Amino acid sequence: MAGIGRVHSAIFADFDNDGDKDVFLARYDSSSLIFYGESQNVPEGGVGVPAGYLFQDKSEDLGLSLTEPCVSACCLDFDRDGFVDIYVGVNGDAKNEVPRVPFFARNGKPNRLLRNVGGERFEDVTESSGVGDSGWTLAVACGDLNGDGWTDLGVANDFGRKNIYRNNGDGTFQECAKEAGTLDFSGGMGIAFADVDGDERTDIYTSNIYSNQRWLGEDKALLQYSRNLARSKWIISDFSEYWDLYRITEGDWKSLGKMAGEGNSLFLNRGDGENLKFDEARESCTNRAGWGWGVCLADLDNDTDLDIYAANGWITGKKVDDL
Ligand SMILES: [Ca+2]
Ligand SMILES: [Ca+2]
Ligand SMILES: [Ca+2]
Ligand SMILES: [Ca+2]
Repeated sequence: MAGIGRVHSAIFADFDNDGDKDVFLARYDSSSLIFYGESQNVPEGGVGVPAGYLFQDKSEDLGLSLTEPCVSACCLDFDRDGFVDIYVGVNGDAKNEVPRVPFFARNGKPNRLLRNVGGERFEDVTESSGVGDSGWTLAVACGDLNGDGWTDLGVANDFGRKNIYRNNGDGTFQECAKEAGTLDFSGGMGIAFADVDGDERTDIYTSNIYSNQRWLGEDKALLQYSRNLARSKWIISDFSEYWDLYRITEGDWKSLGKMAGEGNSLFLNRGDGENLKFDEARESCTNRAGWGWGVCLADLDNDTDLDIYAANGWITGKKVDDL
């Protein structure tokens, strides 16, 4: 597998259920790939460590056609047929476009859901499943958020909002971030699912920008932005996005501006089954992680409690208490 460049995300899983790990490689400026692995010279009786491992490029055989800028992926069996499927986070055409509508850009390329058909091919079920999120996606996550046995999905979109897709169990998903209490706008770059407080309900941690630039959400800045927008051609071409944004936020632009600088969010699962319900744990002091990039949850000191690793890219000024 030497010489494969520009890989943004690599996920190992057994796609053909033969007991050998395979790998999916999400790539940004060239086609994404799937390699099937095969143990070589397995010791007699199949016991012990294989003497070698061979990977074969099966992308074409499996019907994989992913030429969009893929940046992340997660593996899940969304239809519970026993074969691992792939959800791919796709960014946008950054060489020719910029993300339009701050905090709500939807002119990226749609994410893709690939259904594994018996380990022999991948069927694109993006459209029928309803998870073709067209934000400028940077991270995706999966887990069963409502404990019904069907794996749900989460998406972090840069210059946009984060979306939560509940698995309906019939091949379709329903976006429900607002109803679930996880509505979050701005520079989403990371999202992770795990049971942080040990109550056997899956929680969500997302990254965002922590900034003391409070002026972003104040009346004066919003008024100036509205004036500039009204004078631009974008008010017409992006009208449907602005209308949706107005509808979702119920016109509360100030809260939206504030949300955009509040930093990372820990959402604790308070659901009781079917419906998703989360409370943001502001008291957990997990929001001030700078200009948030990728996040993950893991037990770093082996005390059985999950810890947070939150990467960041920029730092803000000294004044840290104005949001
Ligand atoms: Ca395999
Ligand atoms: Ca499946
Ligand atoms: Ca579920
Ligand atoms: Ca929990």
